[in-house]
Amino acid sequence: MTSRAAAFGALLPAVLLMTSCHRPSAATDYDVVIEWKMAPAVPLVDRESVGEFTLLDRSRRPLPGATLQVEGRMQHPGMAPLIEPAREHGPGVYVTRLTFTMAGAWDLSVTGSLRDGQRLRRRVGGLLVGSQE
Ligand SMILES: [Cu+2]
Repeated sequence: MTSRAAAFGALLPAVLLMTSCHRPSAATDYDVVIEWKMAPAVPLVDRESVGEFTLLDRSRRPLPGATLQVEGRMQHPGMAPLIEPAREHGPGVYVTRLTFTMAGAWDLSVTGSLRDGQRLRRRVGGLLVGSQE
């Protein structure tokens, strides 16, 4: 093993550790509820659709002041994720505008941080995007 390879080998666990620090543990966002709706319910490819969601705590109080984005992903290789910011339109109510680039099955997640800095990554569900005919 060359010294460079040895150095890389020593570095790798540290990099993995740093990456895992950014992932929330199960406890951090356990109490957060997201109520998600999409208009239209079946979005069309290459047309803008609007996702709106309410962020609530365990007692169903709204959680304002979060910094959030919505990520859309398809389950096949070579497809870049769709990532759009969500803006707060009312206390705990966030809106994002999504233009899906391919028809088919997408998976949506809300990611970011709450006002107190707590990290959030929550899958909000699957979605079928229709083709324009
Ligand atoms: Cu795709």
